[in-house]
Amino acid sequence: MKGVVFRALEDLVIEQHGIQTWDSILDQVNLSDRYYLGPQSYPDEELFSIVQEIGRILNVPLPDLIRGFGQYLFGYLANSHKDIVSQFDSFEALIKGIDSVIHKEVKKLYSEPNLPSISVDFSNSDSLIVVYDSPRKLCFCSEGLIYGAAAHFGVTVKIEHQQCAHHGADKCILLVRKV
Ligand code: MNH
Repeated sequence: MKGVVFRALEDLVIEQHGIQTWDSILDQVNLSDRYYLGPQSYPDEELFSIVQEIGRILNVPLPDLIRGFGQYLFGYLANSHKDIVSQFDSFEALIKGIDSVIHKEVKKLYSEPNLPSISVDFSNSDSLIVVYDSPRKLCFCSEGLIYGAAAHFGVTVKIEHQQCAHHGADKCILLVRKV
């Protein structure tokens, strides 16, 4: 995973729990004094062990933690990539453009990024079907990113995780409904 994702997580932890908490998490997972650079890649296991440690010390189930992080991550990415996110004038347009516009731009900006495959279908006027497929199984992060995107456009959505790779499905299906 790119350093930018670790930076967002670091930001969130420091903002909500202070720098000592972040330092002690890095100590706990034997990464003391690790400094993450945005465009550089770091092992996925490193991110997962940090997330697990946060879940352990805060006593939060991992799906909830990862979903909350995803929501924060959207704001972080929207801020660090304003030119990409400002191309969209609605929530639906942005969700429709995740693969074809956003992640396509990401491939130009970062070398060899690890991105999911995301396809979007409109099921009717106020709901979308988002199909998430990635060996990293970060579907809860996707949910959070979608909630973050909704907040960015001032709309409220509900997400139903209709099928999930964590429960044996080959990919995840998220039904996103505007409320
Ligand atoms: Mn995007 C990684 C989904 C919006 C830039 N993105 C990921 C991952 C998911 C994801 C999930 C984690 C990798 C994986 O699962 O295989 N991203 C989304 C969704 C939205 C989204 C569902 C909107 C909703 N992403 C954005 C925006 C940007 C962005 C906006 C920036 C302009 N995404 C990234 C970058 C990575 C990433 C950068 C990290 C790639 C890597 O670590 O190699």
